[in-house]
Amino acid sequence: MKTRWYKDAVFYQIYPRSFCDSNGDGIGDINGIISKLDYLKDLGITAVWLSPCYSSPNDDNGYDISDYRNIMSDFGTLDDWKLMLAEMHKRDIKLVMDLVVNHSSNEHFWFQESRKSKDNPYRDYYIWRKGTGKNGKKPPNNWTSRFTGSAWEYDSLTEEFYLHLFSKKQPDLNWDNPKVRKEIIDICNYWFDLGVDGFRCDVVTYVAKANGLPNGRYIPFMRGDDQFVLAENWYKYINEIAENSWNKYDSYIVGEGPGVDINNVASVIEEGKNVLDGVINFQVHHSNIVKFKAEKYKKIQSRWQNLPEKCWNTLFLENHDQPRVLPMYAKNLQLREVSAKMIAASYLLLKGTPYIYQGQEIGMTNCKFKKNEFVDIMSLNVLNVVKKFPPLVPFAVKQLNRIGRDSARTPMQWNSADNAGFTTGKPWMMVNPNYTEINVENNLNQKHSVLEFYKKLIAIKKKYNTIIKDGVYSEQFSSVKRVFCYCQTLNGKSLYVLCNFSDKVTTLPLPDISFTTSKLLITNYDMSNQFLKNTMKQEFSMKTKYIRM
Ligand code: TEU
Ligand code: CA
Repeated sequence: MKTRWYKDAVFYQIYPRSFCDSNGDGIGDINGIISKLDYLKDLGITAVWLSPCYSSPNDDNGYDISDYRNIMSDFGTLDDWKLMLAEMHKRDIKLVMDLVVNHSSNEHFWFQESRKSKDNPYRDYYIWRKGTGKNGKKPPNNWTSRFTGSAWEYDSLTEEFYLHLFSKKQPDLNWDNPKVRKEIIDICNYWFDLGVDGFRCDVVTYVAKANGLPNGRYIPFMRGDDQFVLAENWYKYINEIAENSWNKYDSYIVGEGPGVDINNVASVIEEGKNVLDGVINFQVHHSNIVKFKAEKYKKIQSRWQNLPEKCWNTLFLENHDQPRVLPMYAKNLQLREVSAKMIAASYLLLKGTPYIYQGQEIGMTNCKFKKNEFVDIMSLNVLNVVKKFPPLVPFAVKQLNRIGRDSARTPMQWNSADNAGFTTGKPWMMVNPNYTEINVENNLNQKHSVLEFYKKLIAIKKKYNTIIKDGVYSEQFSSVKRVFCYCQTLNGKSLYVLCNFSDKVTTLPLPDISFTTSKLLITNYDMSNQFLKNTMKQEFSMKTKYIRM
């Protein structure tokens, strides 16, 4: 039975490799996480989404799993993991694990067997096809890997291609095979029996492929994208997993959902349909990545506030695959803090389950990588392609700095000691040099820090969650381009959030906010500032100066 606890949860995403290293080998680990649980509790979060921590050869930092029932040795042991879970539960923090079953590692036993021969019992655990063209050396269809190049890899051992929508060390599992689905059910139940509270399902919308694996339509840079997103059998397969595992526990199942939009979201998450409980959609993110526009941002946020009935939203701005959002607005470091706070308020009190990505709560920013400093597989693949055209390399480096996945993965900045206090050894990837200024310790020592703002905001979210969850959402001043003002109303009580994304003071009439009957719950400016205090009281209108740089 599902209690749907996630509707009151505030999530924190941990990318374990970069969170906290306990033994000085330069790699974050489970004991490191345990040492920071009091910090998380104090922040107010109630659940953790932990990026993969299973055995893996690390081609894609754990998103390539070689043993679904064990812990990566870099991170510790299964016993360490059990202790971590117990310590989380002791603090009323739920644990949602990453479930990466669109593909496994090519070093998984299943794949090792599968490639051996066409009649191996594990052959059909993966998607093997004959090549095309005169000598059968051309890929079976036009699908491309998300990490550049064809999605097919030729294996000379059996002279067939296997499908990999990500790296060639991440062969796609064949969900058409009932044995594969049974394995997945068993894996989920294994972790549920150990006490986990749910799963974040990696690229879950890709798991079923269109019958016959037809060529995809040509979409620039994304050839063949449409033939494996929510393909026909998806619903049947997901129902089967939900019925035999997910729904038997008080779980929260949230899918990473490329390809989900407001028109098809109900089919993916509607309560009672044996599907997912939530989906991480990328529409807000995609609207920001090229150029941030408040206008677009608020439109999308508002659209997702009015989901079809029995659908529950998820809210996020940052994760381990996207650059940090803050630098998209805050070019000027002086205004970094007020901006980080405003961005937090712009999404945390919306309807849905909010996620905070490690470091977001202290306003971490992106860092500038030189050509040889990138470590992510996607960045490396891109650089590998362009190195054949040397004049393009600087352009690629610039683009990877702008949209690549390395930026958000730099180690967590705990203090101003060497390597930001993340490790006493040599960090597995570069630490952002701004750690001497931006770090947890500095934040804890300042009354008006970004971290303190997050704490207050989370407390507000918890206290008023009934209004947020059950209230009527409305957007105010939608025609004022630079201002995002949203309001949740329930039983005559309203909660307003007013964010001014411009660098100008904006005066707005707020007729139903009276300072005698209303209370200012939080602001990103220091309200001991007499100027602000007076302005707000005098004019009975809210002059805000939340700044966009
Ligand atoms: O991500 C899926 C995915 O499509 C993104 O990685 C995409 O490539 C990126 O957002 C482009 O900006 C998931 C995981 O979150 C990611 O870390 C894994 O690499 C990927 O699946 C494969 O497991
Ligand atoms: Ca370590």
